Amino acid sequence: MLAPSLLLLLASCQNGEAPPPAATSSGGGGDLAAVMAERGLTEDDVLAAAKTYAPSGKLDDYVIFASGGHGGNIIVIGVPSMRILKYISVFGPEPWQGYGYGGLSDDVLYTQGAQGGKEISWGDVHHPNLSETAGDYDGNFLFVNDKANARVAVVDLKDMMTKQIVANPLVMSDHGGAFVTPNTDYVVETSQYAAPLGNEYATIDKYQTDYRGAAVFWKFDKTKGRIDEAASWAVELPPYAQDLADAGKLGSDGFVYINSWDTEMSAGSEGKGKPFMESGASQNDMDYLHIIDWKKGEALVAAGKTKVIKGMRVIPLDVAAAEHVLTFVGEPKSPHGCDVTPDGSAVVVGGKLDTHTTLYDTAKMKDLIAKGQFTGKDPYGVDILDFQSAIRGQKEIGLGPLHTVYDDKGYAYTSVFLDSTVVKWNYKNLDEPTESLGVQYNIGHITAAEGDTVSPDGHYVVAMNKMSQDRFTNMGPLLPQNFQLIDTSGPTMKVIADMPIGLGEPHYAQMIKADKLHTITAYTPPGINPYTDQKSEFAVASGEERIVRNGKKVDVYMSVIRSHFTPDNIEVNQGDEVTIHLTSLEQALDQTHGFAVDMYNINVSMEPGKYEEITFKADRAGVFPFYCTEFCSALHLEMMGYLLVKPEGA
Ligand code: CUK
Ligand code: CUA
Repeated sequence: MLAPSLLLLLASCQNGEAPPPAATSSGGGGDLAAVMAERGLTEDDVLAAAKTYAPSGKLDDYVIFASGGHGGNIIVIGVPSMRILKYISVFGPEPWQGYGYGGLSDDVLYTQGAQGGKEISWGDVHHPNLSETAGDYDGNFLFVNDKANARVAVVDLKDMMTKQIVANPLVMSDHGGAFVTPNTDYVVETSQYAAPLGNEYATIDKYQTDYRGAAVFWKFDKTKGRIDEAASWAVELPPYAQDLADAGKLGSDGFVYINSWDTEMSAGSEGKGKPFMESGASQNDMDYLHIIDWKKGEALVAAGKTKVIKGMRVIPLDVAAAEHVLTFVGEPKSPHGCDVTPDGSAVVVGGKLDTHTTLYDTAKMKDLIAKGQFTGKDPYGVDILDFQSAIRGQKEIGLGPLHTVYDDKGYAYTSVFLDSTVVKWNYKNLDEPTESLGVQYNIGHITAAEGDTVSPDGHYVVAMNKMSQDRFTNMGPLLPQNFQLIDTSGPTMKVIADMPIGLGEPHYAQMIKADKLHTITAYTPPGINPYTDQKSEFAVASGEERIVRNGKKVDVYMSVIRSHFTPDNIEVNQGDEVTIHLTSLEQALDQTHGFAVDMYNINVSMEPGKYEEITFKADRAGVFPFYCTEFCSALHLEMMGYLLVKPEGA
């Protein structure tokens, strides 16, 4: 039975009036107790509902930017309601946003995003990271990596559009990325599977001599909001399968930490009696946490101590080792996760085949490197720190600790894959007992409110579970993942909402306070090219619309406003090259139009004030309606026109 106080609270919340004395009718389908009985809800269920339910029009306190995995997108989710607010297309075409269907976004997706000249239309997004100022999310940009094709994308949060993709010229896959340094001077992308740098060829028996990893420091130009490829550089790494990475902060600012899991340099079997990667890479008791002194690296680059590979300046491995831009310290079995604490004093590393997390002390490591106290070298001449001297301690967590996030009270929350738990522990007092909460099931990453900043907010943690088995109505053999919202504000952790993720396999996510976002509602003045943030020279005002023919080149200057395109008839000859310059003259909130040309695979979204540009060859003759794809007004269906392509020789 529900506590009377809770009933009263719920009743008063629902109608905004003073609670009635006894009976608690909430109107509609009966009273609360009856609904609870009918649906089999417990008091805990109702309390969880009250903590997460968003009445129509009520906004969320936090926003999550979750990776979409090999869906290639970003999923934006409100907290605590766990409502999907938006998808942001990044590495794959998506028609609703008009992304990759003939407009300006084609340049980002297919030209900038090409790898070695090959057009790619998907990506594997793992780690979204928000831009930071002084170690705090500033709400300006979001960076994501593409594990499959070694790319990094820049999303502008003012309009939540992907504005740039940079293709890594050195490595063939990435993983540790796209992490930022505390002032977003650099977006860091580190390799995963080793290969010869710069897309060279070498047989697999040359794995140790010719295969390499790399940590790329993409220079971010905060004024332009773009990565400056020419000002970026890299550090060459041994072929150790680098994994996750994180940037130091406060006292450890200037360092980047990367874990690795194949110091055995097991390069697979190929039927030659060698073990498969999964066991070959698990022989050693210790792999190496990579400690990169990027400020020293930056100075070496400025001093020209680099080689150039495919146009990128690279600090060679021997130089990085000799100058201690790169130093190692051992890390226990099959490491995963690499998460710097909010105070910057430690790095927490999990282990897929371990039961502990290891807490590395960033000040001790810095000190040992400065004093030159090493216990040995790896085969590439990289100095190794003594494990026991470098750590603050280890914490027994459970089977397969992966990732760790933090709250405002000195607690760490570690995802434990094999146990399917979230374990809360005090990283400042390792003697304090842990608290464990079961999640459904097999949690991968975990995220916390403002969790990667120097000042986390606490209250919310989200478990990003790989499996959902019995949680949702069966959707066939491909199941959604399951996000579970956990309330950490009380004496014990509680799961208060489940959310199926039906598009993509999220890895990491970050959660920002909603009021830190500075989103726009329209491009002002009309005619702004979202990729330059400037008014396009080809934008038109009302009355300036026209069609200009120049031999086989046709330029259409078109305006878009409720409920017509001007001009609405475009006559061209088969074989003409046509460019349609579209200007939305709208400024009103939510007055989005679309522009789609039937049979031509052309489809763009025209948000208020936006400029778009579509160039295509009119190679198919015929009569092709074009129309507005958004139901924008009562006369939306009438918002159409014709592209008439006169057949050759007609
Ligand atoms: S990885 Cu996916 S669960 Cu790519 Cu960050 Cu650990
Ligand atoms: Cu414009 Cu429909």
